[in-house]
Amino acid sequence: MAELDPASALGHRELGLTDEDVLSMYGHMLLARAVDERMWLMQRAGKIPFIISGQGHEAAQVGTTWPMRRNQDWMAPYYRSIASAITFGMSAEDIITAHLAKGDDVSSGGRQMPGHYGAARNNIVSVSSPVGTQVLHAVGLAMGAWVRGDDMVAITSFGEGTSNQGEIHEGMNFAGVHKLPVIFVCENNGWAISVPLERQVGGLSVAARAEGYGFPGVTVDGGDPLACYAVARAAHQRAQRGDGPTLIEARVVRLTSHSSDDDQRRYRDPAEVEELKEHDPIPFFSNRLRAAGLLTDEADAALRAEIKTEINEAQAQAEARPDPDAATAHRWVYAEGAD
Ligand SMILES: Cc1ncc(C[n+]2csc(CCOP(=O)(O)OP(=O)(O)O)c2C)c(N)n1
Repeated sequence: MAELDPASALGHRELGLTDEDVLSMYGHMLLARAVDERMWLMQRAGKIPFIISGQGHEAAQVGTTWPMRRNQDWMAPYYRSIASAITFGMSAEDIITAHLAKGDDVSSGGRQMPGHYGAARNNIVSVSSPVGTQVLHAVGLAMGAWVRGDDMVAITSFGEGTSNQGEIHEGMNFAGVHKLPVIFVCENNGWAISVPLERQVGGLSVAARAEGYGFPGVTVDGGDPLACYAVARAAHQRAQRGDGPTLIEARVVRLTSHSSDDDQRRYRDPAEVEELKEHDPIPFFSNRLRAAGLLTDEADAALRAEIKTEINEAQAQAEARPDPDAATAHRWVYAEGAD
C-alpha cells in the first residue's frame, strides 16, 4: 500500500500553495514577530518612544495578505499590521527606521508617529491615527481603480472596536452599493484597549454585518494562516471578477498589552493572559509544518538564526541613518514656497 504523504494533510496544495510557499509564510510570521520583539526592547531601552504590537496577529496578517499582488494591489493597514506590511514588501529595516523617525524613513521622512508606517513604493498607504479612516482610504482606492478600469484590489484591516466607527458603516455600504474591489479584514482580538468585545459589538459578530451591506462576511480562525489565506484568496478572486467586497473577521489573540503605554494586567484576568500563549499562531503553524514533514528542528533553528542576523543588521542600519534636518520641519505640512 502506498505511504500516505503527511504533507498532504496540511491542505496547502489544494489551495495552490507549494511547500516553499508555506515555509515562506512561516518565515514572514517569524520575521514580523522578531521585528516586533526587537522594537519592544528598543522602546524599553529608551531608543524609540512607542510601540504598538502585532503579536498574535501574524497568521491572520500573513494569510490574508498573501494572495494580494505585490506592486499591483494596494493596502491601507492599521497600527498592528507589521506582518501585513512585511508580506507586502516593507523590510525589517523600513519598519525600525520609521519607529526611529529617521530623516530618510520611507514612511514619512520621520514625520509620522511610531507605528504609522507606509510605503508608496510598496503600494502601502500610511497608517492613519483616527481609527477607521483606513477603511475610507481603501474604499477610495478601489473606487479610483474602478473609475480608471485598473486591475487592482485594495485590502484594509482594523480591529473589532474600530468596526463600530461611523466611517466603517459608510465605507462598507458605499463599497457594497458600487461592488468595489476591496477586502475588509477585521482582526478581532476581543479587546479595544481595555474594553472587551461584549461591551463593543452588540451582536458579537462583525462578519454578520456584511449581509446588510450586500456582500459576504466570513469568520475565520485567525491563528491559522492557511485558513486565512483560503478566505482571502476567494475574496481576491471575487473582487477581480467585479463581484465586489468581502468582509473577513479573523479571530485572533492580542498577546501583548495594547501598546507600550498600556499594562493589560490592570484589566485582564492573569489566567486569561497566561492561557493566551496556547493560541500563539507561531508554535501552532510550526507544529503543523513539522507534522507535515516540511520543517525539522534544525531547519527551524537555522531560519530563526538567519532572522536574528537580519534583525541585528536592520537595527544597526536603521540607527545609523541620519535624523531629519530641522530646516525641513515644515516640509509636507505647508505647500512649498507658499509664505
Ligand atoms: C477615532 C479614534 N478614537 C479613538 C482612538 C484611540 N484608540 C487608538 S487604538 C484604540 C482601540 C482600537 O481597538 P480595536 O479596533 O479593537 O483594535 P485593536 O487595537 O484591538 O487591534 C483606540 C480607542 C483613535 N486612535 N481614533
